[in-house]
Amino acid sequence: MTVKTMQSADVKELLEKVAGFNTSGGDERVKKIVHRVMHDIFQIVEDFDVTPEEFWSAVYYVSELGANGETALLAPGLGMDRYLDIRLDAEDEQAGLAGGTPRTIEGPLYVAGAPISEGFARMDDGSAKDAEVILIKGRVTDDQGAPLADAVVDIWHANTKGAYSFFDKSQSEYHLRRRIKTDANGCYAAQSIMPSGYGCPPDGSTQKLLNQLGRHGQRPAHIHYFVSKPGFKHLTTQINIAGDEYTFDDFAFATREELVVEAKPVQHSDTAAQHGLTGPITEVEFNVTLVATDKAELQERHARRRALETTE
Ligand code: MBD
Ligand code: FE
Repeated sequence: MTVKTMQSADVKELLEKVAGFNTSGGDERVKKIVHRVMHDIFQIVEDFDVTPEEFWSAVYYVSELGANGETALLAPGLGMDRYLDIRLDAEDEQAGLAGGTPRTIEGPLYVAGAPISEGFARMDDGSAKDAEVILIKGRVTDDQGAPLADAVVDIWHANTKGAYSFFDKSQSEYHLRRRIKTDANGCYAAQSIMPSGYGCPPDGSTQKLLNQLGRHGQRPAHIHYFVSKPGFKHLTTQINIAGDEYTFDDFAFATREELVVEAKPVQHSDTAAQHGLTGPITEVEFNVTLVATDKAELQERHARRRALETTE
């Protein structure tokens, strides 16, 4: 009993008025995009014979998603962040700027303005007594392998419960968030604790939709990175710890083969010892290659609303 009305003059005229085609004010790009979006939504209603009940439940779903603060959580779950990365990779390829450490998604939980230090930082506040102590370490080089001193390595990760400071108010300020400048050899190191994977709030809007898709909302244990230095392409990436149940089954599609890193328990770590940490520790090594560019706009992270971004 599906009715077809999309080709009618009424609908065509309606869409044009909706998008403001008959007025001179507004923004041409916004008009064109809204016209396409509304056309495609109308088309979906027609093709799937969407009932008013279904339509209004979708409207209220979107309201609830926003009220829960989960819009930027559903986005990666629906592959949006990954898709934008696929486009950026293709653009880099076209511009001859491919290569270096692969990018992967930022996610919704970055907080700008973390404490900055030279060469080394301790990221945890010592409150998690049973946590596995890790040493995150690596070297930042250019694509010829030359060390890059004074690159800023901005790292953030979850605690043992998969929760991020700032969003989880039970953690101290900037817990597990640090910026470290590489030393003269391009090296950075951080003492921290092994993060757990992240799970979408089980009663939240994102998980509600994922349930309808028969999907889980889990991410493997991972550590986020921004790496930047003037003269080089800003890198947004993350490492995924090998051996996690979700390493290759991430609801946010952020895992890339080159970004899977093994956590290696060692009896002694030379790097750790340099920073006064003797005894057994788990090493997580991640070396980064940056690609040179003279384009200023590629040297900074893209604009996006982020917690405390305005304080920098
Ligand atoms: C995260 O920690 C994350 O990195 C992403 C992409 C989505 C949700 C939580
Ligand atoms: Fe994360």
